[in-house]
Amino acid sequence: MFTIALVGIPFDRKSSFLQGAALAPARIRAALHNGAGNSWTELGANPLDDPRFIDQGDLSIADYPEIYPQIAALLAKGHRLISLGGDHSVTFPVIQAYAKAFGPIDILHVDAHGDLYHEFEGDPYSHACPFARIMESGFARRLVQVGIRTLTPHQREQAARFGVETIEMKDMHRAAEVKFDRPLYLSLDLDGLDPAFAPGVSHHEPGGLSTRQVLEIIHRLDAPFLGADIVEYNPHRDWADMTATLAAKLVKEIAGNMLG
Ligand SMILES: [Mn+2]
Repeated sequence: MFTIALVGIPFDRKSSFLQGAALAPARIRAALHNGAGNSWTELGANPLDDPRFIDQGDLSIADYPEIYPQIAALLAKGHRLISLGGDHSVTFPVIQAYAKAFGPIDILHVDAHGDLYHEFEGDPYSHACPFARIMESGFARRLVQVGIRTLTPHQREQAARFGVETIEMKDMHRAAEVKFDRPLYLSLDLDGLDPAFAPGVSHHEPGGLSTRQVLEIIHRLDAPFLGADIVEYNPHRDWADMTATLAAKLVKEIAGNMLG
């Protein structure tokens, strides 16, 4: 039996535009426990009252290289993780630890952005680069990106070079064709949703996914999650905790999937 551990990674110093995502874990936890809704998922699970679902609190990190060993230690204890970013740079060390524990994994990546830059503003570990590093390192068997709507010629080249399966937002009707044949990892950047649904992100990119579309993706998957992250929530940009509430709901639905 494994436990599903919620863990915060309060790190936003590899954000290129605005900081604030380091404040996200505490705000998402507060929304998860604020009493506004009940604790059941739409599919009838109750992760918040399940002894297999635990909260590990936040990592204590002074700098980026400290993320990987702490995540690896949690996986070595047998936990499967739902990580709360932080900016999207945290996904590279998390996936590095997953690949060490499980071998190359299948990844579903929901985002407005491909995050495939070879480097961004001189930093190869910028929040614009994690999936370039993951693919170069051989940590993913498959990378399927959904909701993408900002690809540059460079990023299209990178996607082709790495064999990324990209479902751009303009082609979302193809999302129903995506199948996974074994447990997968979900990396969910909240800016994959339209700013109307998720205003509390650093990079508003109109024309995105609805909350219901993201829930349908999660509910209709034919394989369970091995782990997940929810990144790029920026409380400075939120209104009335709407995006924190969205992230909290996604934590529940993802945990429900993982509990089976
Ligand atoms: Mn993004």
